[in-house]
Amino acid sequence: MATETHLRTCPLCEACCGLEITTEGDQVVRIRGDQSDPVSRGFICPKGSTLKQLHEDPDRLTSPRIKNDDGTWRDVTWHEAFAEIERRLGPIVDAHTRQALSIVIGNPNVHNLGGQLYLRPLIAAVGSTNIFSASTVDQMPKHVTAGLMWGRPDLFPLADIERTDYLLMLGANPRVSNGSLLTVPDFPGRLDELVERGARVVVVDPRRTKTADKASEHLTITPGTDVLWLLAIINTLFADDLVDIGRLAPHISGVDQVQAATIGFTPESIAERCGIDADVTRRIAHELAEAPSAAVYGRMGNHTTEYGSIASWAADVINALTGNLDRPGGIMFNCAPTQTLAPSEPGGRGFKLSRWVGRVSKRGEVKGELPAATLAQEILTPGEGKIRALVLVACNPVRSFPNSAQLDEAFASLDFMVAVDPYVTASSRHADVILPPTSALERSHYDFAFEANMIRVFAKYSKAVFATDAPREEEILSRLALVVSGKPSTSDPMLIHDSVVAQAVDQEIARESSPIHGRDREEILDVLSEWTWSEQLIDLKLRLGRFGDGFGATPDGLTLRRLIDDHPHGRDFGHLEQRFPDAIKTVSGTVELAPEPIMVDLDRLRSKLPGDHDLVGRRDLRSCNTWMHNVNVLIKGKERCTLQVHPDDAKRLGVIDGEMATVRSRVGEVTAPVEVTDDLITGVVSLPFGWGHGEPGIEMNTARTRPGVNSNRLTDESVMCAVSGNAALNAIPVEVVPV
Ligand SMILES: Nc1nc2c(c(=O)[nH]1)N[C@H]1C(S)=C(S)[C@@H](COP(=O)(O)OP(=O)(O)OC[C@H]3O[C@@H](n4cnc5c(=O)[nH]c(N)nc54)[C@H](O)[C@@H]3O)O[C@H]1N2
Ligand SMILES: Nc1nc2c(c(=O)[nH]1)N[C@H]1C(S)=C(S)[C@@H](COP(=O)(O)OP(=O)(O)OC[C@H]3O[C@@H](n4cnc5c(=O)[nH]c(N)nc54)[C@H](O)[C@@H]3O)O[C@H]1N2
Ligand code: SF4
Ligand SMILES: [Mo]
Repeated sequence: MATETHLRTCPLCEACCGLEITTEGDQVVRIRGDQSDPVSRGFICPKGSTLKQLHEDPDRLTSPRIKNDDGTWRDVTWHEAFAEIERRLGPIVDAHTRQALSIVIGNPNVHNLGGQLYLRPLIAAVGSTNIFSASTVDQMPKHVTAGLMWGRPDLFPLADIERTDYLLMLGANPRVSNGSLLTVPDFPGRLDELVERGARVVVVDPRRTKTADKASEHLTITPGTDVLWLLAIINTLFADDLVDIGRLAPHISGVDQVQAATIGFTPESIAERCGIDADVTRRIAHELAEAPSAAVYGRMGNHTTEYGSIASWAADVINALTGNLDRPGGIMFNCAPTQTLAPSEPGGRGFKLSRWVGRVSKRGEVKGELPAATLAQEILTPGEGKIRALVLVACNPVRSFPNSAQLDEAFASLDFMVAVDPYVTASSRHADVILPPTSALERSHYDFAFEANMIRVFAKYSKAVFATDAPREEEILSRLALVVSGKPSTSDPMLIHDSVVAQAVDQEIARESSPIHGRDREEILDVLSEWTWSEQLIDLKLRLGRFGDGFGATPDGLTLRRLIDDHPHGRDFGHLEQRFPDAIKTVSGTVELAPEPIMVDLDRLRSKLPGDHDLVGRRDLRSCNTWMHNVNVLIKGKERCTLQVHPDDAKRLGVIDGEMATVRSRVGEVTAPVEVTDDLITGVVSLPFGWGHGEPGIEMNTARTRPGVNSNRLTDESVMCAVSGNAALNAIPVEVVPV
């Protein structure tokens, strides 16, 4: 049998590791890190090599399914599956309008081409305001503050860790997670290099994580109080005359308002609540201001708290006040090869919140979505406009959203649900129809989102490793969009693709600074006809992107063909470049340091300070959110789903290492084995996220052997960030008792 080597990017997390996959016929014989990938340099984590096991997993669905009246499943053809959706959805829409439909989209959509390029038509087809996603159990605070501060909710501030002199990291554990909203291929290696060249890494986390352990300094903090601590740093920058905005000074507004708003938050006033001495806080403020370059980066522990948006904002206020915004070694902004770098002036339409509100929750929309934490109540509360049917795409809310028991009940009450998912999970078991996508090895790949969040400018395309007759996820989502919009289930999904491409081309033809401004649509489509589906869109975006051939305008510029032929390991275009002030798109054309929604929430903060007894989450290197525990090599060995407790607390609570304890919150309880460890501060316990595979109906038979418990039985759907609607998944008040 012929041995072949395939080069591709791992699609499992944000780190974009290059893989070298060796196959013999239809078998994968080896997966290792691609030593010649210019950015990941051979790095790989234990999950990357399990693409083989995922592909071969007998529990992975390879045929669509319909649920029988008695709750059992039958395998059906794709035609039957779409016909069933058509048959069931039509009457619901006729009787209750489109508002009765909801779409809920999950994390893996950002990791595959179908989700990245073909969800928009499906969301439009659903046609209601009941749109939910995993973004509001994750990074919504960062979108909101990026939107409010520089007018671009998707332009994330990236800590330039290859060049920085000082990295302050809060609530992130990239030596395990491999980074988030900051794509750093080989994050661990680059952190090592940072320390080796004499720069400092300070990690703020209530746990001694792997990242904290190897940092220059680890500061423990009371969960939920980062916001207070960051405000005290801002306070110190003003009080000690350390503010020096530098180059961007003429382009930043609201500095005086920030000073006024942070006046009460002295290091002394917050020391006890945060558990950080005033001297330390003051020293860190001075170090940040005095370092030649510095970057403040916060992630899950920082964002998924009640004041997540203020915390996200405060980090970037510090970056701005210390002159580190848009400075090499500080915070930089990417412009990926699939994006245009058109000449522009500062200023734009800005970012609006709350254009509509949830029917029951009355919570405002953010980026077109309602808060995930309100999904259950929008399904369960009777009345006009109640959600009765749901389209679930690559999401497992019954594990990943807060108060999952309530959501379980809500999903069970739906009139109809269709899930696009390769597994029968805690959530998709409630579906009436399941549409399974192909395995990662059977699809091509391009990382639009993560190249845009990378600390280098980089382009890489991955071909599918194995061919298949099964429909690509692009086709599944397109056909679903047609059926959901009321078209016959026999409609050709290509209709959706054609309209997506035509729209994208027309937009460029109309845009004055586009290299194809004023040209003929058919002529452009003719050039693209070498490709179909996603590849056509990738080629289009690369050609129109900053290094592209502009359809002939720059003859030796980038095209998909050239990227594939000349750069099979990917092409590295180097460090990020400065983009402000041109890229600032607020109405004022300045970086707005004191946006009103944040100023308003600061009043709420003053009247209700965070920082009580608390549960925090964690991630394990051998996991990927809720869905990779079905891979035996990843779950074997020591128990990973444990309740971590400090020895002093264990003594006080009467719980014993290796024995069971019950954790209770306002909304529920779980019982898990105790792991006594001084990796945590006292008063804090930690349960990992993503487990709980033992319930009836979940068809993940390997995961069932080590089911673990679901930490979202404890998280409280009523506590969320008031600005972004993001759920509070950390700093949950709980009580622990021995069993
Ligand atoms: N308590 C607590 N809750 C959390 C978190 C936490 O730290 N603590 N983390 C939050 C975060 S950061 C996130 S991102 C969310 C994640 O929440 P979700 O997006 O709900 O969960 P995932 O486990 O990432 O995957 C969802 C589903 O996608 C399916 N899937 C995998 N690959 C594909 C594919 O290629 N196509 C399709 N169609 N489906 C696929 C999987 O089988 C799985 O059922 O959870 C959040 N919830
Ligand atoms: N191995 C693995 N990698 C993953 C994932 C996975 O499930 N497994 N999931 C991926 C996804 S979707 C995401 S979003 C990223 C998340 O990536 P990260 O944000 O880097 O990962 P977490 O492990 O959630 O880190 C949160 C940290 O915050 C700490 N923490 C909790 N509360 C507080 C607090 O109030 N203040 C401070 N300062 N710290 C606090 C926790 O102890 C924990 O160490 O990881 C991605 N990568
Ligand atoms: S860190 Fe692991 S899961 Fe993430 S991209 Fe790399 S190999 Fe894949
Ligand atoms: Mo996430």
